Amino acid sequence: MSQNTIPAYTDEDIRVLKGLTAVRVRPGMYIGSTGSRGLHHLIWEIIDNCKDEVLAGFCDTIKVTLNANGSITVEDNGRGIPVGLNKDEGIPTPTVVFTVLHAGGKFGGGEGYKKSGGLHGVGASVVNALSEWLEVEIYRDGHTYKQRFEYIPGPDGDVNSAQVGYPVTSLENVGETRKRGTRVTFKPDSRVFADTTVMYNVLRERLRDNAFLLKGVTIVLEDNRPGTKVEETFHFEEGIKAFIQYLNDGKNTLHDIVYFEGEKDGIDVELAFQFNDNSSENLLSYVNTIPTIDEGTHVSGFRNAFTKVLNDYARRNTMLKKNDKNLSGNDYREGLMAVLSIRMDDPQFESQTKDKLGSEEARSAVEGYISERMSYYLEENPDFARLLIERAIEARRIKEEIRKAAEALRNPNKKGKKKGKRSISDKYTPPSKKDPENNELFIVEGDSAGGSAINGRNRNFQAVLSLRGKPINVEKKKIYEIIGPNGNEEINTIVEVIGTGIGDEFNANNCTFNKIIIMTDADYDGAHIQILLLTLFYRYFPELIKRGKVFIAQPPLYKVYRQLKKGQDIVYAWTEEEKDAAQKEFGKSAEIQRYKGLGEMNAEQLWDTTMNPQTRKLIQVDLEEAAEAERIVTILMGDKVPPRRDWIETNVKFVMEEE
Ligand code: TTJ
Repeated sequence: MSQNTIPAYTDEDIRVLKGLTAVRVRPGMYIGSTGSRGLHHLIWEIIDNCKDEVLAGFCDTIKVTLNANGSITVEDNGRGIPVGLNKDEGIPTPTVVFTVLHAGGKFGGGEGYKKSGGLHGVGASVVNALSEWLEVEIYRDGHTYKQRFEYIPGPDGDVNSAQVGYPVTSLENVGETRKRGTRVTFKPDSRVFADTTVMYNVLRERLRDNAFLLKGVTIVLEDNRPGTKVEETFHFEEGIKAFIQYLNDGKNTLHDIVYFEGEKDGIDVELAFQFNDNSSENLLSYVNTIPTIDEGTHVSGFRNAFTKVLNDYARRNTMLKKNDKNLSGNDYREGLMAVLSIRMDDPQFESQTKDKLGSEEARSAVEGYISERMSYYLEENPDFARLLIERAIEARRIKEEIRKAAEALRNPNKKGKKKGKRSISDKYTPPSKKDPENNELFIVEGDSAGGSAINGRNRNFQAVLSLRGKPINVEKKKIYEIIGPNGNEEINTIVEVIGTGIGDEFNANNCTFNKIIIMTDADYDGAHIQILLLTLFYRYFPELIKRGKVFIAQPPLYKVYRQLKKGQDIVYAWTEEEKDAAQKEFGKSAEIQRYKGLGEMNAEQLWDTTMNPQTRKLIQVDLEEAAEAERIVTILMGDKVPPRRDWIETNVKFVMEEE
């Protein structure tokens, strides 16, 4: 074929554009939504093509640029989309790629990509259909080829009469190049997306994760939009090993990162892990760089291997005695931070959303490979093996104690000192209606604040539990010192009123509250109590935090007011700025009260500022924050006062009492 005569689109081929009109009519069907998620989906869709070229072994650099005019450029240094005619359609392959639905992945005929990351699979044509315009440049065999597509509105402005993703130029040979690769620039159409602002941080996180998973590949992100000039490069020679280092950053790690990489039965397996001193398990899993949020066969293969190899080792080395039961997988995995990334041909997913891998061959390959590598590794690193097994034995012992304590709590008559039916503490005031979907529990510091909270609350749905002094530090206690007949009364009451049970019996679905709100003074002791309670929830009820049920109330710091002939003008302030603004507004007659504690507010004020859902400000606790609280509890409980003060001052979200 001579250079400049690649055939243009002919009238006959217009029929294929009907498909793009369908996309334009119902974008949600193809990209999920026309909100921010859908907008970013367009970018992932294009990048998936580059990742496929990386996985095929022909590309080591991907660059994403946010341009000043609102368009986005994605470029790779792969082989370039083939420029010849497509067999089925009789038009150039790039034209097919951008105008025919589901043409992705099979460029250039043949088998297309095997280990494909093309998760969304809707293809580049969907991106074209939802763009104002799109340009592709292909650098291949010394030439640059170029084609442009546009949305051309119809005379009546109706989508059905518009030309969607129309090839306004043929694929043209526009000159020579020494480059290799594919470059696509597109402008998301503001007629489709209410907000076409791409979020730098969203892109950044995703691209960085991809760079961890695509070891050695360079991913560049550049933002050239007005007012910004940022360029970042992500490149990790150590791949998911660097990922683990990043994930465990700031945590107390217990050993060097363990890293296995290899192939079994045609499946590439890559695993990196490292334990930290938290109790939760964190495992990120991927298939062909697609995150498998709901895990699947590869993950169960890993877990089976991990548990079995460690139990075998423990038996051989008499850390488990003849009559001991095997340790469970959960016992072994407390504090595990792991990334499992596999690559395979034609992965099968169980769910529609492709979040769970179903391929059976992945289970056996991962299980076989990890068993082999892990057994060797344990033999070569006996201290490491001992560490993991001892931790698991301890984890099992603690769980057993929790079970006994929970049992004792349920049957207080069997043993323990208290006789008769225990009544829920007199410090607890329930709401008048049973309504787990709406009810709120306020855990309040101090009896006087508790009194205001009880009187100020909306009794229909708000409950109050007042704490006397400081709750105990659950980190330091044995479980039977925390719950059960010999446990801590306050904490027993919390467990009792939230209704979930604890330990093995814990069931988040039984929670009798929609919100659990920690309400403390804005001072040092308040911060301390907050952290202790967060630690309790993190350690024993993490699922409640995950479900977004745990909150911190924010009482105001100031009351700014002026005396009127009758009553007062009042403005509550949560920040210095708000206080200054109110003071300015009231002028000379302004008076300021600095709240030192909840107890200084009467019932009505407490309701108005801190308990009324319409006006209050709550902080929703996330797992990371709670984990941080757990980590820091050690410092707080220590004898060294300065680090304790420092930490609270920088981390607890309210102003400290001056001392
Ligand atoms: C397919 O198999 C034969 C050789 O070329 C392969 C290919 O198409 N490679 C390819 C496509 N690399 N990069 C792309 C690509 C890049 C972007 C930015 C957008 C799209 C739709 C494809």
